[in-house]
Amino acid sequence: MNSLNQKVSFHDFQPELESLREAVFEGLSHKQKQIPPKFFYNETGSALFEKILEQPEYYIPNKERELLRQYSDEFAKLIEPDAVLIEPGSGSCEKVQLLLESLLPHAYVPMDISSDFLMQSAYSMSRKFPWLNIYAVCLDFTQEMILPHVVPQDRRIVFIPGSSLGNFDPLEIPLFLCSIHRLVGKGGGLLVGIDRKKDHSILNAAYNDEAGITAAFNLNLLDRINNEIDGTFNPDNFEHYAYYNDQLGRIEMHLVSLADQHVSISGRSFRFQKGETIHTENSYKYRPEEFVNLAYSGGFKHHKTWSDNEDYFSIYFFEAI
Ligand code: AVJ
Repeated sequence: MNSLNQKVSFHDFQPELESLREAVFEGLSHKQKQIPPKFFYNETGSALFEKILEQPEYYIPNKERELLRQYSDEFAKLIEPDAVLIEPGSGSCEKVQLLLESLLPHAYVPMDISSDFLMQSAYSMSRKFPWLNIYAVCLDFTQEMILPHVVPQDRRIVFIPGSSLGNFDPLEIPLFLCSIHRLVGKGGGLLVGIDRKKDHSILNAAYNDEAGITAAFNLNLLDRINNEIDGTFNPDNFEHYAYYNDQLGRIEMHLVSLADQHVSISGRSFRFQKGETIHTENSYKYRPEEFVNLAYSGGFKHHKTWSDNEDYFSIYFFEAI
């Protein structure tokens, strides 16, 4: 709990440092080495991600902002005032600001894995929206989501903008939506922004920006391992690689080893062959009917879809059944 004003409080369920070590040891023991994308988001990683959002090739923020502005009154009719608005992976809380004046929720619950970033964002939100009750929760939303008992008992709406759900394997989506279902209860709502399948050159460019910010974001993972769990990665010996895998309907991000090399992490040695990769992220793209079907398997009934005029991006509203 903190003291800036009575309307903002912090609740820390942050995962222990150990989980980075465990995930890295586990992930690097696979034939195709891998590290889950949630580990991108330390303080530097979160700041780099904010810069990705400003890159001209990364169309998602502009498309989504356009939709949120254009349809906020429609969302408000479906959501009604005095809801508890919950945002898993809230980051800078930028998108939700476009909705608050129309939705007029009773409380806002930003959830993020990066505690420093979460605190900064929650303070900044309480300055901008002094009337809003804010319960900031530091947690890993890929694990079970917990709400502090002090959160009011109004209708719960989960807001997941920015295609964050694109990181999940489609097979895991129904399971994740079930955990959202438990969080909001029957009659609760889900407002979610999801990126769409489209021309490959547009997708590839979005994850290979000219300024190299996405590359820096990907490579920061190696720095993080060096700093936090005593790794000996030389980031110059790895290269960012991102491409659209059409068969699987996803962007894949990898770190490619540029040489045969050994790296030690917390005293354990790992071998990398030249050209071998660490798979660091998937970003799935969906046709509206594909996503609506997945949501239904997770216990959510579709209400409406809104899309931009180029059909790059869609926002969906679902109700928990
Ligand atoms: C946060 C998962 C939506 O996949 O577009 C952006 C993350 N990675 N550029 C996405 C990301 C590289 C982003 N999501």
